[in-house]
Amino acid sequence: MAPLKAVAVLVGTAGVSGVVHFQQEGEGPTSVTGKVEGLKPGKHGFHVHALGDTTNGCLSTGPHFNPKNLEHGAPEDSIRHAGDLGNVTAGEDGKICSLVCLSQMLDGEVPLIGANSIIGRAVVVHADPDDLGKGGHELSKSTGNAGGRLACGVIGFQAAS
Ligand SMILES: [Cu+2]
Ligand SMILES: [Zn+2]
Repeated sequence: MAPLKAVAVLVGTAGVSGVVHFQQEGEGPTSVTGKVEGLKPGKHGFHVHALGDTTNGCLSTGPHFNPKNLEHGAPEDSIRHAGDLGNVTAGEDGKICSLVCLSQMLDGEVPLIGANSIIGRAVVVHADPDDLGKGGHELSKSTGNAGGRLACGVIGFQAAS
């Protein structure tokens, strides 16, 4: 069977935009690649949020996708939200804006099929670094204290090539 493919086109305020691609072979982990433009250099929280609702911008995409009802964590943690993809890092190129090219990440918690599928949910990129649950802030265990939602896009199926 050909790999399943999905895509999210990120739209935001303040000039942040991007495209995130997902690909899954069979029951294997999902590869996540893409690029985000217009971020300040440094780390930015990067998550799948529960809802594919952008009627009120990224605010209406709900909390982190969390079908197992666990605390927020890092992608490599066993205790994490399914939607916890950690951070993307914007390069130091340019004073005003930067380009993030997501190097491929592989993640077993964001399948494109099955009960915990991320199709119809949203990718969100944040203003601040995700502390991966370890920052000691009151929001660390729920959001990673990643700050505002700069850009988001609904994840939908894409034609297999
Ligand atoms: Cu988020
Ligand atoms: Zn989370």
